Amino acid sequence: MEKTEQIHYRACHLCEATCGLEIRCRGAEILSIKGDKEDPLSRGFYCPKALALKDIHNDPDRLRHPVKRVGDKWIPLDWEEALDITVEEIFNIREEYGPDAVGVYLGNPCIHNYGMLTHGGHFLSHLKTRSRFSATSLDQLPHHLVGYLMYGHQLLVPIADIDRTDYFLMIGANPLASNGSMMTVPDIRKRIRSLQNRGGKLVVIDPRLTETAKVADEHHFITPGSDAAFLLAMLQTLFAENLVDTGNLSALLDGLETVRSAVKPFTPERAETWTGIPATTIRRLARDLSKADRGVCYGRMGVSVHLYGTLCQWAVQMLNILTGNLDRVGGALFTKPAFDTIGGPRSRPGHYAAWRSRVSALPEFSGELPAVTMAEEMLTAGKGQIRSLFTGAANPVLTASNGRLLEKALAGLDFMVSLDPFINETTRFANIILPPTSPLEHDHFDIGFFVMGIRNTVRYNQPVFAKPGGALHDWEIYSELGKRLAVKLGVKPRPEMAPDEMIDFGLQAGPYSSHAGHPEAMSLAKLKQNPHGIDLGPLQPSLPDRLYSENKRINGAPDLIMSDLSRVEQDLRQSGKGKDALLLIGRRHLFSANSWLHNTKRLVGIKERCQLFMHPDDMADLAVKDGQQVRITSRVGSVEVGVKATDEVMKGVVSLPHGWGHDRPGVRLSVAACHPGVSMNDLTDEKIFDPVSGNASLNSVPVTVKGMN
Ligand SMILES: Nc1nc2c(c(=O)[nH]1)N[C@H]1C(S)=C(S)[C@@H](COP(=O)(O)OP(=O)(O)OC[C@H]3O[C@@H](n4cnc5c(=O)[nH]c(N)nc54)[C@H](O)[C@@H]3O)O[C@H]1N2
Ligand SMILES: Nc1nc2c(c(=O)[nH]1)N[C@H]1C(S)=C(S)[C@@H](COP(=O)(O)OP(=O)(O)OC[C@H]3O[C@@H](n4cnc5c(=O)[nH]c(N)nc54)[C@H](O)[C@@H]3O)O[C@H]1N2
Ligand code: SF4
Ligand SMILES: [Mo]
Repeated sequence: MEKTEQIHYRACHLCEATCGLEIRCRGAEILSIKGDKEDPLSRGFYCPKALALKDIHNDPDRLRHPVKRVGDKWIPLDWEEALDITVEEIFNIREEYGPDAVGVYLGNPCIHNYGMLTHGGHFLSHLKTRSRFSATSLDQLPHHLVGYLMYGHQLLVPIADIDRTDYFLMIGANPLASNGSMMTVPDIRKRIRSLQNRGGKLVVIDPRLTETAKVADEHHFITPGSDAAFLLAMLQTLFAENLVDTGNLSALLDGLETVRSAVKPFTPERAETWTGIPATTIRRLARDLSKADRGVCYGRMGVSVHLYGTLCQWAVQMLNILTGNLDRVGGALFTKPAFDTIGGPRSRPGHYAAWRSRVSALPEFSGELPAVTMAEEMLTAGKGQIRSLFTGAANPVLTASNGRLLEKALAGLDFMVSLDPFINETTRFANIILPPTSPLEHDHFDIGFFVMGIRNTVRYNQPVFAKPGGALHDWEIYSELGKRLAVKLGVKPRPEMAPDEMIDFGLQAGPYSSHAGHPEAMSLAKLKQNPHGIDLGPLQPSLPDRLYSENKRINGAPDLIMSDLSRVEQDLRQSGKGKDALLLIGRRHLFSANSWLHNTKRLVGIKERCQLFMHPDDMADLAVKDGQQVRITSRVGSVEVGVKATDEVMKGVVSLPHGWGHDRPGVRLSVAACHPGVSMNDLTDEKIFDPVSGNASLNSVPVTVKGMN
């Protein structure tokens, strides 16, 4: 009998844009994937990566059952055995060496898989280890630390109101390739066009003329790593030219005078030497932002993931505050999500430096230590040395600083287990791999991304396919591990409740619930009846109510940040002197998602993407030619790759994408193996980081380049 066609509505979980998709299936076959025109946020937009959902689902390399490594062979295990061995090994190491000997590393896809968020604690909380790490400290940690210091909560990150602003100052972000980050903004190209059509302006500050810079009204090259000087000079100009107007925030803001005197020495003239942006331009940009009716400054990877990540994110907040644009329509606003992880009863505002890492004494944030310390914590003998590692949805060998050092560390572990569907550059070191169901086999809810939306919306999607017999979802694996470990430890396991029940609970206690007297009367049942999602309206001013600080005030001058200004002062004095090294920055491509979408033919294509971009003048200086193989060397390692001449990168800057380097032995990714590329993180340096947060500095790595014959 011919099977009938079915249409499923489903969010794409591959990036932060979380586009609504329409997936047509017949039986187990996916016939088509396209944008859901009725999705209130993405309005039919989707990008070519969405089609990869079909490839991931059907990928023959995707593990369907647990495996155990014996020498260089992988043998299948049944679930009972795999879970039992895992818990036994971890328990034994914990007993012998203490809780901190068990490390945990969680990767980016955890945030896109809500069961991993709701149920990770079922297992991980029993470990009681301080050796916890995640991709957060390769990424957005400075945003969380600044939210915590200034507004009292790590998730209080204001969102740029792109649909209503007149002036968008974007620093170190390339949303036309990344589709937006710390800002859930599907279809940003159209939104930028609308901004321009209503007479507004987009200004991009980036060392590369990116896809986004090309559609901007203004683009200014900036020396990588010098944004602190640029941002401080912008703040200095606002004070010096009497442009400060904090509007409604005046009554809530502490520390204004401290900031005024702290930024005084950081003049645009001094910033010019380091940044390469003329002082007159910096002053004009400060005036333009302050004079715009509705303006906003937004900074992302390019300012978070370098030596001054925290300071820069603070300065971005201050620019919005001093121009009266925080908590203003068309400026930067806080969201009000239906499942409220900030205002709810289980809110976790965060904590900082409650303990420090054993070897380098870097601060924890909210229970996690910086990823840059992970390898040394495995390699340095002594009490608390990590001897066993659990990884969940992570590939740090390709994505964390100094991947080669990490490989060495992983190879020396007593036991490693990975919750992951693939045998890749990291999981090949595991003793056991526990593969979850395919993403389309479980339901979906964007706990993390509704908090970052440029509009308040909510959506829940049921699974596209039924769970195959004998398979387990990520959350079920966590539950099973947790139950077993609780028995061994003689403690109570977490209560049984499926992720969707937890969501229902949160929705019915949230700000749009009947409990809160809201006409939406939000519940899971309601979301099930509205698979396209529900629009909850544009972002609204919400201060001081939304502040989580005890005194309900904004801390404009946190001590931790004020005391970091002396470091900028020192670097400013050094700038301009001895500029031998080239500075390496990253590059995202629309068809990639960090390290894990290179095993699909339609996304790796035929054109080589893993190339070094270099300015023709720098190439002439080094006598290298377009297309030639070059060796790039940093303090920690070197790689060989083809070079492409382009004046899209500024002089003195070279750019390489991350997430490549699939030709390591033992990797079982058959398509990626044909397009291996090299890993940028064989060059990034675990000793270069933002000392305030411990966040990695993956951009602006000093390197030398040499032509090969
Ligand atoms: N296609 C695709 N989309 C993705 C991802 C992906 O891998 N591929 N990854 C997802 C993830 S995990 C994230 S966190 C987001 C990131 O989202 P974005 O931050 O928008 O992405 P990037 O492309 O890293 O943008 C950083 C920009 O900063 C610039 N830059 C580098 N160094 C400096 C500097 O010192 N100063 C300044 N001002 N700029 C600098 C770079 O040239 C680059 O254009 O993207 C997400 N979306
Ligand atoms: N040089 C440089 N390095 C960077 C960056 C950069 O810009 N430049 N960006 C950094 C950023 S922003 C980030 S977020 C990190 C990302 O770093 P990671 O999180 O380590 O990298 P991913 O490639 O996203 O890793 C994905 C892993 O999750 C698995 N996976 C995918 N979906 C699921 C799932 O549903 N369940 C489970 N259990 N596993 C799943 C995949 O098989 C893969 O092993 O990389 C960082 N590294
Ligand atoms: S933009 Fe991101 S969420 Fe939207 S379809 Fe592409 S990968 Fe998926
Ligand atoms: Mo990220």
